Amino acid sequence: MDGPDYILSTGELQRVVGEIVTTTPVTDIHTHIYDTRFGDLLLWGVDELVTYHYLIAEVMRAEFGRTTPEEYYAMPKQAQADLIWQRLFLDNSPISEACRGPVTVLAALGLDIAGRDLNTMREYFAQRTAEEYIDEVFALANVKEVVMTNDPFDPLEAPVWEAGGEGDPRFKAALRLDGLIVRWEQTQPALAAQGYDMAADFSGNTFEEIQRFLADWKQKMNPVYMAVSLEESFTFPADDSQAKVIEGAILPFAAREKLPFALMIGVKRLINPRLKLAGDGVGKCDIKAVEYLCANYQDVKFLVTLLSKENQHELAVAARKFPNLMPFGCWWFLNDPSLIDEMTRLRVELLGLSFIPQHSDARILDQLIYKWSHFRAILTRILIEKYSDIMRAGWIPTREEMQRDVEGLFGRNFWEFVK
Ligand code: RAT
Ligand code: ZN
Repeated sequence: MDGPDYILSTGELQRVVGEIVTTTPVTDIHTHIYDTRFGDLLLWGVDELVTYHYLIAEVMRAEFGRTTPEEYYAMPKQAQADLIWQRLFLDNSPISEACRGPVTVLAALGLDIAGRDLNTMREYFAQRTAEEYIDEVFALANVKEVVMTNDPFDPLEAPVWEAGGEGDPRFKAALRLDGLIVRWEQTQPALAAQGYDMAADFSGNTFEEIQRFLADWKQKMNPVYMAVSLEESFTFPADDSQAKVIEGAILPFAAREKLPFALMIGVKRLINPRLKLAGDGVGKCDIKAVEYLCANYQDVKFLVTLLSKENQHELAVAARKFPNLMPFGCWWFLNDPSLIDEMTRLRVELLGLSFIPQHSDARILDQLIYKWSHFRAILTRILIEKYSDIMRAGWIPTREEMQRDVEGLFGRNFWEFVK
């Protein structure tokens, strides 16, 4: 019988960690991609990739004094992509993280990036169907399954759920509740019109009826968690409608149904409304809201990601105190190599292997390729360093132990937490 496979040299450690991190499939716990049932909601291909909203913000800097946001958004998609390609990839080297993304993707697909020609690349995508491209991207990214963002208030998405039917099992649902929590004033009359007995001031049966709405959508979507994105000013408890919806309906429902609640906190919505989806900013939130929720609702499981760099240390410390708190991902403006490196080290040092280090937030299918390959390179470096440290202290890890550790980070931690 073979004994444990101890890692004996630095060279072997580097090789084995690299191999394990590259070959272990990932569960991507937060994305904005969809299976093919959702038709055009699934974005893919080079024009989408190049017009990602992270790149719109960058091209608007380059075009300052030339194209206005209104003019940009009025252009057809291909013309938008051509402009971004020209300004951000041809007039300057594409070294920002958002620019580096498409470079990684196009190179991984074997396209001629040296030729610098978008039209040639367009031909590659024109020959594919969404179905086959999903398989290709999942294989290249080594992603096993993804969690979508599913909005019951989206007029394009809701009918697909209403129609029922089997989806692609690799795409799991997450019930996104910004409509209910953040936009209660607009949503309440709409739900009342659908037959939910709700009052704007939360009187009568409102909280029971919100829970009936949640139960209906849980039934339709079979979500793995509920989620909301909140402003940096979020406080809890509070005398405002979002805290009331959370307290009166979401938390009791989450506890009863054992359905985790994901809090994504720290956005400043539309600080430049002219940029639309690209116009949000970031602010430091008050960790006291998270601490209060975790302490007072210990039967609710909270998946938490915070948008500001300044919140990361206190989030990791809070997670040491509350096992019902699972930090996840390097979200949005934090999904940049230097910040991922810093945050992941901080989390490993404070939490060991008991967190979810990354999610892709992919809005365009192809992005799975770069978001995961860029992250894997950073994680490999960090793990090599951390294993080296314990090896120097006298603890020799085995290959099996390291495989187990990476599987935890890439999927098991999530599935055990939400089960
Ligand atoms: O990262 C993003 O693309 C953001 O625009 C948001 O979608 C954010 O991730 C969210 O889920 O609210
Ligand atoms: Zn997102």
